[in-house]
Amino acid sequence: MSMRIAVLGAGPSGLAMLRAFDSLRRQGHPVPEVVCYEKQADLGGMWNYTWRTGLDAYGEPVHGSMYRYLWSNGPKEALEFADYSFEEHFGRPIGSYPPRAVLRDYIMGRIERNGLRGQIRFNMAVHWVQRDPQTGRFQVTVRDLKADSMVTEQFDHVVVATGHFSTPHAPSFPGLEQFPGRVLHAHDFRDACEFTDKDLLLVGSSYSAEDIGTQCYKYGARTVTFSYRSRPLGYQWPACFEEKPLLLRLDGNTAHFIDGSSKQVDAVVLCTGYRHHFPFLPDELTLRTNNRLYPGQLYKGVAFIDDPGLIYLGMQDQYYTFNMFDAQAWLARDLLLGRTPLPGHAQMQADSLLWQQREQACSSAEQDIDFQAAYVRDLVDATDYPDFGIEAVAEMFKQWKRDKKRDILGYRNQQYRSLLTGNLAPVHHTPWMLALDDSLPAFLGNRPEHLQVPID
Ligand code: FAD
Ligand code: NA7
Repeated sequence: MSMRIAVLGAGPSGLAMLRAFDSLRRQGHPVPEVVCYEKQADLGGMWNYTWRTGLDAYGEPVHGSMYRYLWSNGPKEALEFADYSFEEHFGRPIGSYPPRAVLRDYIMGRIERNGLRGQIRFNMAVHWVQRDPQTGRFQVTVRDLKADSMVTEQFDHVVVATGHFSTPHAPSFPGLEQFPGRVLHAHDFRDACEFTDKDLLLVGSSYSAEDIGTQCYKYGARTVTFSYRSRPLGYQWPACFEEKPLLLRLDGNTAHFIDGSSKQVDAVVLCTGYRHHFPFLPDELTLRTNNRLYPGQLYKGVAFIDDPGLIYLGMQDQYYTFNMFDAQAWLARDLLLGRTPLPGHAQMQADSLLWQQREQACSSAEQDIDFQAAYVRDLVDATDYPDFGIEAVAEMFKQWKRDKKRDILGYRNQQYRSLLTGNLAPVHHTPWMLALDDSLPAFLGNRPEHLQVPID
């Protein structure tokens, strides 16, 4: 097949695209040449940890927003690849909430097993993509970071899989410029130990605030104050936690909130989310959306309606992650190869609008979960991606929500059953609050001897 496809990014979404074509090739079908450009030195996307913030060694924006001691914030059984179970990778059942390095190992395992690493060109930062006015094909211009040179190649299709949790949305507040302590966005947060014995203010009330706040508590922060714009996180917090309404201003170390209350703080972390940012795309190819379950402009959440030769993967806000990216990639593959017909522009618009209306009608987390389950179901039913128990995963997410409500500091001690193998995860050897070592050997090894506290 003479078709060439460029995949931008080798995180879970881009890797799903490689695996989708690989799966077809293994069934004996002809597949296009796939070239994946990745600006980091290795695959894994967000799951690679870097100490760097700001610019990388080559002057490119640092992609990583993950931090030390990050543990999965949802049960691993909910994100399991339908074609590669955790048990197959690790050779035995493991706990339900692995730390980052363990999940990264799992992501890499499927790629190594299927020999797909060779399709990835590392240290290649995509700088520009456009339609060639003469040939109509896509011109992809990348900076070879090691050679410090620009290279342009032509492709029939482009798959944008560059993630959307890397470019901070960072509003300002009066007094931040004069604040005597540290101010940072969650994107630049790396090590909770920096905040031991500190009074910490986190602006925002979503996943980053919740996880960075609980993690800093685990590593010894004195107090944790959340400031919410719309609604508090609402968990049962230990006494040193507090939830305040929106930050009004900072006066020296004193944070003032809109209800008239105030609090002395040593550091401010803006956990105010991220922007979808595609500096390598011209206006007419750029997806413009906030962080939502069904971004507009995309047919089936993947094909760019105004130019469906361009695919976006993983652009949704996410309950489902790895297996949803897979389902998206399988459908994208079939659309690009014409195995699944692409409807006309008006029909694609209408379909997308319908989904957006369904999303807007959701008024609770449970409904959001069911909505995303229905979306994934729609994808899986249209492809040969194996059914992984999509609705059962939705029930898992609801249980996970209840676990958090009951015990925000202990929900990671729960066990879930794999929908692929039917096996219940073992109780992890160390309760999350006591597990200070997040390395892969520590997680897969035995309970450290110095921890005498019994597991409940
Ligand atoms: P990414 O993983 O972000 O990968 C995108 C890739 O594109 C990167 O490798 C990047 O280097 C590359 N890239 C970007 N720009 C360019 C360019 N111009 N040229 C070349 N390459 C480029 N999900 C979970 O399921 N469980 C969790 O516990 C969880 N925790 C999270 C915690 C944090 C702090 C964050 C930020 C996210 C978390 N997520 C979690 C969501 C996570 O983003 C997804 O699991 C997943 O990594 C998304 O995959 P992706 O491939 O779409 O994007
Ligand atoms: P989210 O989930 O997009 O949440 C962003 C939060 O920031 C949310 O609570 C917003 O409040 C809040 N926000 C945004 N702008 C402001 C301003 N101007 N003032 C105050 N608060 C604001 O991003 P996260 O980083 O938490 O999570 C993203 C991913 O990273 C996720 O997958 C995690 O696993 C890790 P709102 O509720 O909109 O009023």
